[in-house]
Amino acid sequence: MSINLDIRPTAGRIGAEIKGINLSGDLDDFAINAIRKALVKYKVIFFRQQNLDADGQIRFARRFGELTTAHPTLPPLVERPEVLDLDYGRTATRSNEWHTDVTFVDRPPLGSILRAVEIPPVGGDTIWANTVTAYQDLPAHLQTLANGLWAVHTNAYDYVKPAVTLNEATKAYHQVFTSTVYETLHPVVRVHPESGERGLFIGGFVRQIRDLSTSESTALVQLLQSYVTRPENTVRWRWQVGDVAFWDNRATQHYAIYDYDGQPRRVQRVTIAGDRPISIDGKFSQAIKGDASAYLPQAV
Ligand SMILES: O=C(O)CCC(=O)C(=O)O
Ligand SMILES: [Fe+2]
Repeated sequence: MSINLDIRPTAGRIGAEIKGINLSGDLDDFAINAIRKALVKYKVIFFRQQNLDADGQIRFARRFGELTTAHPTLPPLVERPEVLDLDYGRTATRSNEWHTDVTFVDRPPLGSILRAVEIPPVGGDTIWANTVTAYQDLPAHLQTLANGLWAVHTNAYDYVKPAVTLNEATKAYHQVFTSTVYETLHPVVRVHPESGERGLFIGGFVRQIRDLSTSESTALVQLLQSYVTRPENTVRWRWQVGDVAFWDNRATQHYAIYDYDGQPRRVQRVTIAGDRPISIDGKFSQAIKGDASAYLPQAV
């Protein structure tokens, strides 16, 4: 038996809204399999105005695999170790940079499920980008170049803004964020474990392309990244309270727009553990620094 979901693509190359499904209800395996298929195909899927609470969100997320703790260095929501509480209006937390989540560990998340708790009347949208179509957009020569590259990712990356311009709260946040330093070597082109698709695996935590100078590395990452963020490869979501977004972190980057100065915006994230990325020639990512075993469930 299979079920047909009501799927409405949100943009030409990435994103779909799934209608007519209640995520707090008892979903059978057919429904979960259909959602998973939609996730892999559309890369980010949206469910409008669900009445999930944090426990319901955890229950739904568990159907897709083992969960990580909230974050390798950031504290979880009180009494719910799986939930990362992103309270942007009131804290120094910001995600207004293009990134793939937690790529500084050797098994970055499969995906995350984000639930809107409080949303400003205007602004605070999130954008996702399709890293597979970004790779496909590269001219053949650039694909060949990217295919052989490896990059070091770290949570202790340099901030674009000089430290002196950061306020105290932001400095304190970065101190917690980097309280344990992680470094991992990942292929720049990753083969997706479910679809077999090739995608650019870079994002905000890349520090350096292996064997290149800092300036060569920066120029090359910028060039590749410009394909990821082409508007054609993106979708933008205008949140309403109760909305749920579920992205495939193996094939996307995202950016949380900060254009609602000081107003409350609060979302909560639950994360599904991922596997070790693999390159086109079958080599696995390698941890260089930091022990992520408290963050990740045991490797199988
Ligand atoms: O706040 C958002 O919309 C997304 C934040 C983010 O980067 C994340 O939850 O991983
Ligand atoms: Fe993120």
